[in-house]
Amino acid sequence: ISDEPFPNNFLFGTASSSYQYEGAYLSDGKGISNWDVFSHKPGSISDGCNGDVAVDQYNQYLEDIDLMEAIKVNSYRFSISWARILPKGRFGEVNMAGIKYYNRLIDALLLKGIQPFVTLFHFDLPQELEDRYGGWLSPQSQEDFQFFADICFQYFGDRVKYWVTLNEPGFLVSLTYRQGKYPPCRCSSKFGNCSGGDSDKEPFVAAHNMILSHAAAVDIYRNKYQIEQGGQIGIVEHIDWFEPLTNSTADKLATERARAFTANWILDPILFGKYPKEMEMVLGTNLPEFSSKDKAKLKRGVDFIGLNHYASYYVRDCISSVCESGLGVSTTEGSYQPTALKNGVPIGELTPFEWLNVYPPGMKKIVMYLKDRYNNTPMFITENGYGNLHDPGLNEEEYLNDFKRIKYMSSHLNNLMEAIREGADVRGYFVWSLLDNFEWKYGFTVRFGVHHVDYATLKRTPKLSATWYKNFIEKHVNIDSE
Ligand code: GCO
Repeated sequence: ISDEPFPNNFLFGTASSSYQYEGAYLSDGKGISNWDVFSHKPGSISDGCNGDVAVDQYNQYLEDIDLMEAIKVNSYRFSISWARILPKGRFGEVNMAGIKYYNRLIDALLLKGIQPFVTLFHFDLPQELEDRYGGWLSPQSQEDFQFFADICFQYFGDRVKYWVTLNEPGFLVSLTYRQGKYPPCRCSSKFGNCSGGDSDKEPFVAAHNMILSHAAAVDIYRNKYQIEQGGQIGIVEHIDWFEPLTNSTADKLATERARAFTANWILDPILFGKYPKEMEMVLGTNLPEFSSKDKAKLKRGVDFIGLNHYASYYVRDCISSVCESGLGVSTTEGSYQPTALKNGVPIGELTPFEWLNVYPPGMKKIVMYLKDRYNNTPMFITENGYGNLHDPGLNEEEYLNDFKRIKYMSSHLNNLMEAIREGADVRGYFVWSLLDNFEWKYGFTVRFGVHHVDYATLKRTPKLSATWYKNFIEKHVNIDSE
C-alpha cells in the first residue's frame, strides 16, 4: 500500500450498532424493541442466542473507548437505541436515564478526541410502534421518527457533528417484508415461513415510509438545528458492487435493475426526488408515489452518503432465462439474480460466511459509480469488514492472528485510496467492527471484530488486525493542526 496520506481530516473509525453491542436490554427504563421480542422467539437466531447482554457496551463503554484510543481511531460510529430514549415512541415520556447514557458515551469519546458518528436507527424499533400501527408499514412512522430525531438533535447535537438518519433501509425492508427473515417477518408464503405480508408490495411501502422519515428528520435538522450546531446529516445504504454475468444486453440491463432495486432505490429519491426508472417499469402501480408535498421535503437532500460495502456479485437476467430462486436481496422475482459464480469461478474469493464474497476492486468501482451517479456527493465508508465463522477448535494464537481480515482491510483501503486519487470525495472509513458482536440472525456464530470477545467472560483481546489498523492509521492520518 502506498504511503500517501488520506485527505485532510479523514475520519478513521470503527462501526457498531445498539442492539448488536449494548446489551442491558431492560436496564434503566429502556423499552422493548422489535429485536428483543424476535430474538426471544425460539428458532429466530441460528445459535439460539440473543442480544440481552450482547457485548455489554452499556456497562463497558469506558473500556471500549480505551481500546479505540489504543488503535488511534479518530471517530466512532454507533447507533442510538430508540427504545432506550423513547420506550413508547411519541406516545410516552423521554427516558432521561437513556439520555444520560448517551451523554456519558459522547463526552467520554470527545475527551479522547474521538468524533461521535451517530446513527439514529439501526434496525431496533420500539415494539410499541410495531404493535400500535405496524411500524414502518404505516405513514405514522414518519411522525414518530421525526419526533425521535428531534429529541436526539436537541440533547446531543451540541456535540454530535455527524448524523445518520437510517441504516440500510433498502436492505432492511427486503429482509423484513420480502424474505420475511427479520422482525416482524412478513412475506408471501412462497418465500418461506412468514405470517401475513405481500412480498411484492410491502417492501416498497415500508421503504417509502423510511425515505419520507429520513426526509422529515433532515427537514427538522435543517430548520431548527443545523445552523447553530454546525453538523452534517446523511443516510447509510448497503451497497454491493454488481457486474453483468456476460456481455449480453440482457445481463447488462439486469445489472442496472440490480442497482436500481438496491442502493438507488433509496438514494435516487433523496438526491433526485424520484425512484429509478427501472423500478417504475418493473413494479408499475406497486411502487408508491411521492406527492408534491413529499417532493418538497425530499429537496432538503443530504450532506453525505454512507456506504456499507462488503461484497460483489455477478448479475444474471431472469426475464429471458429461467433463474433458480434467489440469493441475497434479489427484489423482483423473475427480474434478475445476483450470483457469486461465472462458469463456476467466483468474482472474488468466497468465504464461509454465505454472502461475503470478497472482491476488493469492488470498493473502487462502487465508489466511482456513486461519484458519477450522484455528482460527487461526499461519501463515508460507514462499514467494511471481514466476518469469519466462529471455530471453537481454534487455539488462541490461531484466532488472534487474523491474517485474512488484515488482507481484506488493506486491499479495500488500497482500492479506496485509488478512488480518492481519481477524484472521489470520500471523507471517512469505518471498519465493521471494533469487537466481535451479535450478528443478527447468525447470533454469535460470525465474528467481525478487530478485537476478540470471549462471550463467557466478555473479555476483549486485540487481534493482529487491531494492531495492523493502528499502524495504518498512524501512517495515513492527516489532521489539521489548527
Ligand atoms: C448493517 C449490518 C451490520 C452487520 C454487518 C456485518 O446492516 O449495518 O447488518 O449491522 O453486522 O454488516 O454483517
